Amino acid sequence: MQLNFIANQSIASLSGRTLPVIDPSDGQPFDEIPRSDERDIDAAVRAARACFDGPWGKLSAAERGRLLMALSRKVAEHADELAAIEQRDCGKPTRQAQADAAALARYFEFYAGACDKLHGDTIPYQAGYSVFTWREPHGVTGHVIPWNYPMQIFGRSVGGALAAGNCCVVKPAEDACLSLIRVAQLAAEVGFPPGAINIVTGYGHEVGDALARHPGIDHISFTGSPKVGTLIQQVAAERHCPVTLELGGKSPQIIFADADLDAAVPVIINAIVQNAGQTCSAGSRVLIEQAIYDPLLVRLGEAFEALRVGPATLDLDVGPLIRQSQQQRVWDFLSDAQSAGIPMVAQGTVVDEAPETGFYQAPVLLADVPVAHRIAQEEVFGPVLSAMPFKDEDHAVELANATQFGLVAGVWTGDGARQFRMARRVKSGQVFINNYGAGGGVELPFGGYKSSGYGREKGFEALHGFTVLKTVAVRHG
Ligand code: TXE
Repeated sequence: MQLNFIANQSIASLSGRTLPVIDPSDGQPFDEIPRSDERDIDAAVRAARACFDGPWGKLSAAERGRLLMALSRKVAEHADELAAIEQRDCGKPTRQAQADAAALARYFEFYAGACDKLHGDTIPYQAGYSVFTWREPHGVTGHVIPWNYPMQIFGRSVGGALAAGNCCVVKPAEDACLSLIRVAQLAAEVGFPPGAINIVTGYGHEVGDALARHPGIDHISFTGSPKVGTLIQQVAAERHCPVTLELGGKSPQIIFADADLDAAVPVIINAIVQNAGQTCSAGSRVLIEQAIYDPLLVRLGEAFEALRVGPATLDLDVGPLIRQSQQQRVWDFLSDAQSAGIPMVAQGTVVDEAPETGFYQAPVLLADVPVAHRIAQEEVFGPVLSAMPFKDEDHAVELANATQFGLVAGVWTGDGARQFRMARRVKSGQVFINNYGAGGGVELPFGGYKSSGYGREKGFEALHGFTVLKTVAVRHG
């Protein structure tokens, strides 16, 4: 039985109600989390405020950095434990769960080093004045975390907020709380004062909504669906609370005929099957120059046929989806594609060891997908890759930009001038040339154009979002 973590204490929800924790690999419950409500959120916000006004606010930037570095080391020491927790809770293959734990340690390491490098400017002004800026923390920040990468998204969001001097109230997704409760406990063990990091679990429409509405929350970071992002933005707008939103994507990988296909093919595959396609930056569309469309589809098809799907601990290419409703969502998209006559070129195999009660989906490669079809427009959040041909560079740009999203794009070409042109013309928050994702890129600012959201997380840039800029003008004598 899991508990909330408020002011460094493990406590049940005030109502005493709980929710089951389901293992996606077999669909069976194995633990319980508190089903909290607005009273638990209120307790957490009060604890965070007391910490911000008290011990946390008194720390120097360097002291905050030392605590974050100690937490990074602690997470690294407990990486196997955290990965095992995440694996069971989220159905992640072993390598993915371990990569997530390593990324969490790296986020804390990066933000530990950033604490005492965040400073304002001096501004030349009229004679007789000294003008400068301070970057001050918001105060208490709220973090609504999704279930696809709990540890990584906690690292980038909470790590940045703490580095900037805030105290945090975190609402993990109801499907994926366990690793974050453990990380908060580890933070207390290395000396984070009570209230610096608080975890309150429960349903989004109950505790997530209460968090977004709470007047004591000074900034909200949300990663999740566009629908809930809109709700949070509306709620926050009522009291002019700043938000950072990361709402997913429909990211293209654009393959020109002069691309190094030996390098591109494994990256294209990984970008859509990693974490069973439940990745905000999944490369879910592959746009292929007409001259190589057919042969590249054959190569991709062969690679898809070789993919194996099964229980998380078997550490195959793909694990289960998070829950039955996500599986149903993927089936609905595929059934719509089939009704529209979209050809399925290839699919992977669900292994015999996979229990029927688990939430499995074989990776699917679709060809000739019309740009207007919903499977080319909406986030499937499953291992489904939509291929479409393009005639020339202009057409590639048109297709790449033809969705409501703009999170990430990959461009594969040997032509240096075209690399720069494409990077300019594609509307997405990150553009990768002859790679995709730059291996995780904790240091690289991340966020969207259009409905992919706004504000930036990751990298040093995130610290600007977690602070308020104050200008001070001093007139001498
Ligand atoms: O998301 P939700 P769901 C996308 C992806 C997926 C779809 C639906 O396409 O298929 O969203 O997933 C909390 N007030 N992404 O339904 O509901 C919820 O408890 C405040 C993309 O799981 O948006 C969880 O903590 N919070 C994505 C978080 O919001 C609320 C990651 C995300 O859940 C709330 C996840 C409310 N009213 C899904 N309702 C990405 N960008 O990586 C829910 N929540």
